[in-house]
Amino acid sequence: MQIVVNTKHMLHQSPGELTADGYVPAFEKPERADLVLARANEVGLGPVVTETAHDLADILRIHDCGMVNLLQTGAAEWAELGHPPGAIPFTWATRGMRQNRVPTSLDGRLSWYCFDAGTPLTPTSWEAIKASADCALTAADILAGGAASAFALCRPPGHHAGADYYGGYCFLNNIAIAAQKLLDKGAKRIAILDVDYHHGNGTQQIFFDRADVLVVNLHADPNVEYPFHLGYADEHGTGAGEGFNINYPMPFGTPWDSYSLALADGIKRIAAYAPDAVLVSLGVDTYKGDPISQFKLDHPDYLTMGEMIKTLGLPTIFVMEGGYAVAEIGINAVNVLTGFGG
Ligand code: Q9C
Ligand code: ZN
Repeated sequence: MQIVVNTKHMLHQSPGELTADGYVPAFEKPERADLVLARANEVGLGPVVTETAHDLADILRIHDCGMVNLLQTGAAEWAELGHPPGAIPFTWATRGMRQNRVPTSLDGRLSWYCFDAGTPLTPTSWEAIKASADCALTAADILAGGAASAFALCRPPGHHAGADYYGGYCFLNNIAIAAQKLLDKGAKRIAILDVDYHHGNGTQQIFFDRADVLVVNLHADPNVEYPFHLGYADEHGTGAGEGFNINYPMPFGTPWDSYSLALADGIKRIAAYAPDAVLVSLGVDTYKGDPISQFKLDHPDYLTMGEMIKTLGLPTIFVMEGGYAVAEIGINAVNVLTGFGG
């Protein structure tokens, strides 16, 4: 399958991350994408193509223009104030506070649009963020052109970004932007299968009231894991979208034996929906050695995962999301693609 790379991904580099153990080097780092590409080339997965620049309009089909504006200009405003790189909020609007007044100040806009403290914007981040969305859009074009599959090696990732908020190392929801592109090009129904360890809260929110995108999410129980406030099994969609959102929250320590049962069920639901294409949010932070995650999948399980997705027999795009065991990220991600085959 064709591999679409983001030639500008290294322009986004988080200066570090605040954790319970102090301020540590960021988990979401450029080597991740480089190592996945190296592994793909090592096994001869397929031809590598670079991202093609698309109009901002494709991004604005999904995202709020005030948020996109902050992503474009926030880091420069932050620098003008004399701060070192890494613009983040420190305060959030909680229950009882205003939800209908977007501040104009930089700190106020960061607070409004960004939902965590781990997703810093640097002066060159926007170039990488835009090119990551372009990477997913290019994969959508490849699929619309008749290919059976494509791999969008997106970085930064996207599934935590909602229509008008970002966070969780994600700025733009790459897979949602690609899904919308396929619909705009004539697809009637798209299924998104999110196998990242964390719930894809942004993807769920974007499509929650829509029946043209079925969202199936397998992830750690939000009662105990990030993003905490979305991803429970009783979130089925709303209005026209009722029944078109399916969550499989699972406990810490989940091994392949039980994970694969949820995956098989999710795949069955996707088959029943009979979509024109399947888009997979491919996070491999379900790996047993992931430094920030608590599932127990191992290398061969990713091969089986790819084989299971292949049984759908549908045009498929894999979109890179999380995975922080950097030394193993290439093996795990490429195993899914190898298991899937063409
Ligand atoms: N100290 C994705 O996998 N919080 N995002 C981690 C670790 C954020 C993960 C806390 C996790 C976001 C795309
Ligand atoms: Zn994740």
